[in-house]
This record gives sequence, C-alpha cells and structure tokens, in this order.
Amino acid sequence: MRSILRRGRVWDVSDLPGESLTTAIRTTLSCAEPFAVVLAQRGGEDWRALIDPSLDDLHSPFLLDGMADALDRIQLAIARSERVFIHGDFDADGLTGSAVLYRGMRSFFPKNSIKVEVGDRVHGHGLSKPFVLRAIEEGFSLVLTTDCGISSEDEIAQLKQAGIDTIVTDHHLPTGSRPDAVAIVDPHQPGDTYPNKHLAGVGVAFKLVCGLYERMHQPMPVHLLDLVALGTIADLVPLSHRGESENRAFIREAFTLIARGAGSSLGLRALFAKLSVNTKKLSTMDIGYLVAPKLNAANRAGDPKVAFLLLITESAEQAEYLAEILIDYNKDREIAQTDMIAQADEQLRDNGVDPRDAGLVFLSGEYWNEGILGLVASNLSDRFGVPAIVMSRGDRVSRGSCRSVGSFDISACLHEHRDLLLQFGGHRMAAGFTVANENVSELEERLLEYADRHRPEMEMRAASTIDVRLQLNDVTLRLFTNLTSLGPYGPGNREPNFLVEGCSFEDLTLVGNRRQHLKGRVSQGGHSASFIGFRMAKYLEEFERGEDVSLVCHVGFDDWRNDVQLRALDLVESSEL
Ligand SMILES: [Mn+2]
Repeated sequence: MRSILRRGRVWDVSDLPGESLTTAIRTTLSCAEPFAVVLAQRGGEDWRALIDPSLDDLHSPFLLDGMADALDRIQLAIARSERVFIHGDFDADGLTGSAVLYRGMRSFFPKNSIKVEVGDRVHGHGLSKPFVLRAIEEGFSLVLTTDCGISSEDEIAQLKQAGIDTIVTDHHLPTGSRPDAVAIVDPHQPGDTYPNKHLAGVGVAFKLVCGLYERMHQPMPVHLLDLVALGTIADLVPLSHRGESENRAFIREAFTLIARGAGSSLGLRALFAKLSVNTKKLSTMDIGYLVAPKLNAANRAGDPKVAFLLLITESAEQAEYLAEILIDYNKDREIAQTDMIAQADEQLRDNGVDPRDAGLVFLSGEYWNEGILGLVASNLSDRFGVPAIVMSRGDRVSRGSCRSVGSFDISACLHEHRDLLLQFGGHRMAAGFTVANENVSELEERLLEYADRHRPEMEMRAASTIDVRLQLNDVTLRLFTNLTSLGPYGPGNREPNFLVEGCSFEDLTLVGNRRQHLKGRVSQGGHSASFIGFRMAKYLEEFERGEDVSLVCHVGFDDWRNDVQLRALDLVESSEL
C-alpha cells in the first residue's frame, strides 16, 4: 500500500491472528476487537503477560547460569573484606551497569574498598591492558565486569595469573572460547535458559545485585531501577519478545518511581531538570533522545568518568555541577559534529563525484574525533541514500565507522574484504573497522566496486507495518486505556499502527506556535473522531482533497480536551486495498 504523502513509503497490513484466540481474548477482557488482535499478534497464547508487566513479572536471578557461583565469590569477598575493582564499558549501558554494581554492593563492603573504571574510546570496548596492570598494582583480588568481559579472554587470563579472580557479567554474544573467570553471568552463554534473552548489560548487573540482596536477606533494590531503565532504553534492546516483558517491567516501575521523585540517582534527577524533561509523563523517547545522548557525549567529546560520577553522586550540589558539564560536553559534541560534516561536504565537493552516482560515501580526515565518526556517517548515509564510511587517519592505522541504508548489509561487505582489514565488527546497518594506512586506497577501490554491484539492495526499503484495521466506533477512551497497558513502546514493542479505511476529513486547521501541526476530524461510515498530525501542516492539501482515502494512525490522548484523539501518521489510497 503506497503512501500518498511520502514518496517511496510503503505500508503492509499484518495478517490477522487466529479468530478463536482473538475471540477468547475479547471475551476475557471484554475489550474492543482491535486491541484483542494486537494482543494475539504480539503474545500468541502468552498474551496475558503483555498487559501491565510489573515487579511480579521479574524472573529469579538464580535462573541465570553462573549466578550462584558469582554470588558465592562475592559473599566470600564480603566475609574477607576484599577490595573489588569494577570494569564497565563507557556507553550509557556500561555506565549505568557500573553504577548499579557499585551502588548495589557498596553497603556490604568497608568504605572505599570498591573502585570503578569505565574505560574510554582510546582503549576500546572490554578490559584493557592498562586496567589489568592497575588491578595488579593496586592489589585488588576480585574484578567484576559489566556490559563487557565475555570476549576479554586474554586480560582475564592475565588477571588470574596474578591471583585475581574475575566475575563476568555481560549480555554480548560469546565470541571465542570461555574466559577463565570464576563465574560468567550472560544470558547468551550456551546452555543458559534464562527466559529474558534481551537483558541489557545493566539488566544483567541488576540481576546480580538482586541475587546478592536475596542472599543477604534484604528486599529487592527497586530504587536502582531508574538506572536500569536508562541503560536498557539507551542500548536499544527489544523491550518485549512474545509474552516475555521483563525489560518493560523494569521501565514501567522506573517511570513510576521517577514520577514520585524517587529513584537512586540524584544526578539523573538533576539532568532531567536541566533538560526540562517532564518526569510525571516520562517516555522512552525522552530517555532515548534527550537524556542518554548527554551521557554518551561524555565518551564522544569529554570524559566518561564525569557521566559515571553523575550517576553515583550523593551531593545535590555536585549533581547540578556534573549535569552542567555533561550538557557542555554535548554542545562540544554538536559543534565537532557540525564541523566534521562541513569538512566532509567540502571533500565531496573537491572530489567532484556525487555519492548518489558513486553508490558509496568513502571519506577520511587526519585525527578526526573517533567518537563522532559514526554520527557523521549516519548523517551522510541519510542525506545521500547510500552507505557511508567515515575514517579517522592516524599515524599508521585508520579507524572507520560505517552506516548503511535499505537492505545493504555493511557487515557482510566488510567481511568480504577482511583480507585488507586489521579488525572489523558490527551488524547489518552499522559497523566499524581498522585498516593499515597503506591499504586504504585499495579498500576504497574495492568497496566502491562492491557497492556498485549491490546497488539494488540500497533502494530496498522495508515496508512499515499496519497492525490492524480500526472502525471509528471503536475509538473510545477504553481503547486508549487498554493500549497504555501495552507500554512502554520501543524496539520489539512498537506502538500499534491502525488503519482507518475509506474516510474523509473536515474542520481542518493548522495549530502550534508556527502553525506546523494539522488538526481536524476524520469521518467514516457515520462515525467521526478528532485527530492531530504533528508537523503535518504541509500536507493540508492532501487531507482536504482526501476523499475515500485511508488514514494510518496511532490512538492517542488530547490533554486539553481530556479525550481520546487519533495521531495521524500517513494517508494511503483506499482503492489500492
Ligand atoms: Mn550493552
């Protein structure tokens, strides 16, 4: 089904689930048909677990392989008052994971016996040589990892040789052989049967702390959930999979906690305030687009330690100050990004080749900020509609970051040219690599040639999905309330898209301070409902002309009128159905 408003945009309507299941759900809940359909589509027979997940839906930490061994070792460390060194990764997931381990373990240890290192871009992901040396030099006897460690085999072996035990908590896929750690907690380990395979790094860290609290006969440390929610949203892990909704339970509980002004992190609260985030009505978008980027700015254009300190500080004054620094880092990051994009555009002009003709953007600059390469590659691939590779040229080695478009698999592309690369990794849409400088021009030549051969894949845009058809008489407050029980929305749990077929529009007006939004009523078969299209003023004419078209929309709520309201997303031709 083609969009009337946006060229090249295509919608597919999902298949209806089995009628008996939908009917069973509808009678059980006495709810509108479209809601029953969405539940059946997403949860199958496990549909009940999708509704309002809460703390009761969390799984026992002891279902994770390695949990008992990890806790035995931590309890031994508590009994012996050992000194513990925590290593986390420097992104939002690793930072919140480190903060959860630190805050969750601190009270069981003597003062100042837990130290945290969050790494940095220079040393890359995972444990590093300097970290190992420090652990040895400073006399630690136990190392804990969070959001990393599963592939730090060499470093963990070195620690062991020096008499230091390691407990790995991670959520990455195991790559090589099993590190020689005292315990490994990672839901992706072979043989692990933990029900929620999509825990973020911070989720695994939280499970470890929950296990510890259980062993120490203390109630679950729910106050840490603000940190768990932040890392889980920032890491883009699926929030639901079939009925399994533990990640959503974390976030729902955290949002309730934060709305009450509670939660463990004073710093996070200070950051919310400075960013004017409405904590009474938090959404995953606020966290994903406003808050998490400020933490990540620290590793791109500042010092990740500042972000970690913000998450653990207990002084309101320091929280204010650190939040301010993070916001400054983010401004620096924006300036650096704008500057690098300008340099990239200048190079493209100098080359005189339109990337759209070449099929690939391939650019590099001397000592470009490696924390920003990926953001710039994203900008270029978005603008030109072709994959983009942006590299920072060092003295002997260049480091590249790649972003893809359509169904072009950038990881497969790197894999095919691995003979030229020193290191590479990533997935379909985003990847990174290092290459010796003397191989750069051959790499460019071969990648351009490869891109040319795989041109059609770049044009292939995945169709967006309409979940279910909606009759306007089903648009009730009840339906809206039912739908809120499916939140929060995010990866793996998209907000349901509805299709109102054969409708027309009236009372169309432009609203908003720049009259950028389109508002009105939609009618279908004798029923009507109010709708708003955010930033859709430019489509006024298409809506006015719309006769017997179909509206793609979300079911939302209008705070002013205190009533249910459709949120327009697109218009499609009815005749095409
Ligand atoms: Mn992670």
